Amino acid sequence: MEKSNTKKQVSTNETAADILVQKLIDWDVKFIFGVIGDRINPLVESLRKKQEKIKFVTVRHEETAAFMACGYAKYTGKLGVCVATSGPGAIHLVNGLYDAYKDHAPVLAITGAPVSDLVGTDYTQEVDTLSLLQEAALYNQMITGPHQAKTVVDLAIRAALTSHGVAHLKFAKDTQQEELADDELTKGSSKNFEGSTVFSPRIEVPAQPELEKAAELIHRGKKIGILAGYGALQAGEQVEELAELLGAPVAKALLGKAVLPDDSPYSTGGTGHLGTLPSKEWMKECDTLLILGSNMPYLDYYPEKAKAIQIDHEPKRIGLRYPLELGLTGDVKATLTALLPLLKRKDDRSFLKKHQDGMAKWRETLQAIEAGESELLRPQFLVAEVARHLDSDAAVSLDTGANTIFTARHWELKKGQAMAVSGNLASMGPGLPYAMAAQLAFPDRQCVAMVGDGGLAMLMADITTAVRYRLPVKVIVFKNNSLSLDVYEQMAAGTEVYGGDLTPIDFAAVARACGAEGFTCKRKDEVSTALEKAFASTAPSIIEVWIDPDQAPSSPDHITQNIF
Ligand SMILES: Cc1ncc(C[n+]2csc(CCOP(=O)(O)OP(=O)(O)O)c2C)c(N)n1
Ligand SMILES: [Mg+2]
Repeated sequence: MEKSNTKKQVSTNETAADILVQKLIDWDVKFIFGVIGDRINPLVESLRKKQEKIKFVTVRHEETAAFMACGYAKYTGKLGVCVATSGPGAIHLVNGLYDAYKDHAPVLAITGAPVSDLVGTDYTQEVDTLSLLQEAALYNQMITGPHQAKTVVDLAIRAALTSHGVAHLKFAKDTQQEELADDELTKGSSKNFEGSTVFSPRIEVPAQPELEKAAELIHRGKKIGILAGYGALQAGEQVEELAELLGAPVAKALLGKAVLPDDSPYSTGGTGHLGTLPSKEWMKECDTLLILGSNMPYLDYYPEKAKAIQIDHEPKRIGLRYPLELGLTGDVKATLTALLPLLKRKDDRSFLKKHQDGMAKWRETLQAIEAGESELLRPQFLVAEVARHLDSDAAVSLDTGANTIFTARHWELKKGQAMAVSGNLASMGPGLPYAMAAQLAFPDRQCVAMVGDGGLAMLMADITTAVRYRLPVKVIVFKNNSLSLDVYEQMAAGTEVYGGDLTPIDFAAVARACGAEGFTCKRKDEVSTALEKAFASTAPSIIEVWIDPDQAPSSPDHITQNIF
């Protein structure tokens, strides 16, 4: 522990750390996720003093803190906030912050630093965190004193909210303790300057001539399809209305799974490698493609040749994945609301009908796979069984692995249910942190994590966080003792299988050792009983399910060719 400076650590006067904490409260931040450390002690003291207004959720690994902040933002659209000490703490945050950066979730990260006169001296735990977060953070500044804190905290938060990304504030220990009364205004101005917490989100609508051009192109289309992503999440109603008017099937990118429920007559489910065959087929056939708030990365699943119109609130994503006839920069919901009155209903419903029939067959195929017999139970059966036990407003958090593909495909999301996943970063590990963040945001809803045994093990110690804060999350583990997605990839690439087997963990025993409930299911009939018990309990639990390792996470074509 370093000798910080001569100032007393506990002060009755307002410090820069107090100012930051008060700003968070003024911005209606309810939770801050993190791990304590010497370099943020004064800040932690300020949080302690305001614990009635803002809850410091202490976790076991800073990566969990960043994933929780990111998950909170993904589920609520509100700012997620995390805090870590300098050096190692800040470095542990980075993966979760990249997740927020790549999936456009508003997150503020605060990291400590050694006292200012030691900066640049290779001091213990000193890391250049501004450079570390240079790519991920769209706002990346050092707090230099109480007066400046009054402005930069607002700017950081506003930047994260408006630009849907990460803001980072580096906060040296002595600056945290600096008192406002001692912070003389120096050059620049003789007046105090203070930021403001007023905020209204930017809701852009394209100009009328652009909307008219879009309507004209759409009218020329005969086989129109819609690809909806994360940016269309708030526009479900408008997307459905658009699909109805145009007789258009809607394929959903993974992050946009909740745009339309999977039982909507217009939905053809997911797309890409983890999607459905009907989505793949109509994409090949359509003559007009409407891309709504999506950045779907599977290039092979886009049409060969279609006239495409894209709507995205971020101009730099326009034309990113597919060549366009027209790109409209605007909020998807507001833009569709303005566009819909310009469109006429298409009488020809044959394109939609064809792919609705395809979906009926696809569902039968999936059900046959779920019902099929194997020595160990099938992961597809597990997902269908979990889905059957979900409330109509359940929040389901996904991890990354073969388990993601099974869950994305076999969970028929209902209207009112929510989902979070590490989409663009596709990181292992966020399932449990996202579920805990969801449970804090929605105390009365079922919050479930669907995770692989590899992904869960990465941040598993944080099941104690669920125990500590009485978060009744249910963690469903696809147990195959394997990093199976990558093993399947090695097999598909024709290389030797290497490095993917896992030493088995008794997750149910781990849960119990941490104060949670644990269940183990090896047979089909055990799953329902375990789920019922777990959902009826107010305790967090881990339900480990031994799954058939021979069920490959196949592509849509492969599934239909090898049903049984
Ligand atoms: C942090 C991180 N490390 C490595 C990977 C590469 N990777 C993607 S999926 C996967 C296997 C996941 O294993 P598990 O969690 O057991 O899920 P399963 O595929 O068996 O369902 C790996 C290693 C990744 N995406 N993220
Ligand atoms: Mg696994």
